[in-house]
Amino acid sequence: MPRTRTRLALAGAVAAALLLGGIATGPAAQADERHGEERTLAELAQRHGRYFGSATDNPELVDAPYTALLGSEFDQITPGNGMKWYATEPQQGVFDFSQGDEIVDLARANRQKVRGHTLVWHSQLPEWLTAREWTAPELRAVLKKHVQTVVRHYRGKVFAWDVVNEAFNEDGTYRETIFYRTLGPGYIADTLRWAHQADPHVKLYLNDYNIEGIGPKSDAYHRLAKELKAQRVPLHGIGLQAHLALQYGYPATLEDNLRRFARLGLDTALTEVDVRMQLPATEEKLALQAEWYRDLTAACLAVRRCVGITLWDYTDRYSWIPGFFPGEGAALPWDEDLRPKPAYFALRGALGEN
Ligand code: 9MR
Repeated sequence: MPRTRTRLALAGAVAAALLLGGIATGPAAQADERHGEERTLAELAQRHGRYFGSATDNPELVDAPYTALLGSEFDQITPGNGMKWYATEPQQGVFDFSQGDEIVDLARANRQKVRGHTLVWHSQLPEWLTAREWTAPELRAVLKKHVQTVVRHYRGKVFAWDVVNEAFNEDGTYRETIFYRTLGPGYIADTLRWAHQADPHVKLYLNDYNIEGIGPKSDAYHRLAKELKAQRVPLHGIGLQAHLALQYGYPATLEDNLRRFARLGLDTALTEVDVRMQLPATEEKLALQAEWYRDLTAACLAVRRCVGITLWDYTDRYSWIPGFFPGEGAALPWDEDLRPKPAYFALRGALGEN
């Protein structure tokens, strides 16, 4: 396999560099080095009882070198788009699981687990849903049917669901989505209950961005989660997307934040990690990015209930960033040519490679 060759070549190069640098490397040290290089991020994470995953998207799956790394380096995948409402229920009552199933089949072939993403979100909704007004009873029925049909279909095939995605504004008020406007804040508890009925074993998460650090938006989740737990609503975790940007600073309270959710009896996960920068990428920016990848990994490992980390795809070749933030990019640990960047080695270090 090309990857194995790369790894061995890499290990050889490291050993050669050490020798050239005059550092003593006996056969044992070299074997250790090689052994370390051969461990995948997933294997390193497993030693801490965590998974290490990547998002992927259906159109990317024809790219063989890409899928080879996706299948070998990670033990968890998330469909970037294939399980969203527009894809799974393109016409009212007509369900299409082809894209999600393709991801699930790939995961099974590679013995990876799958995070379901996402049941209720204000974005990427089908036209039939957004193009008309609904009464509360109508929308409730539509929502319940969607959630239960999708969750039932993937029962036993996904270990967790991002049930409600991006429900709050930056100031911690509820986002005025079609669901909130029509049904009020209770749509979140209802959706969690419906999902739980459809699959009593799957872990149910609320998921959002800009909630890595402690602040008004993560406070809103903390408050809501506490209420939901008090009402015995089936909520199991909070997903912190972690779409970070060098120009906005590192969320230094990440670990404390993970801990306060753990104290509510909830799991946490870093669900959509990337660290973007203003282009061009320089050595300095890539070094800082590597530090952030290291630090966020260390934060997750420090909190027992932080169950795993998912990159929002693993290579700059398929990152969503340049399309959404013109002039920004280079956000992932592998570059556009699938070459590992400093961030990749920082991840290995944080996962305790040696
Ligand atoms: O990665 C997804 C990209 O392909 C889509 O075009 C985009 C549409 O908004 O959604 C991206 O994924 C988002 C995820 O579903 C929720 N959190 C933010 C992600 C980046 O936009």
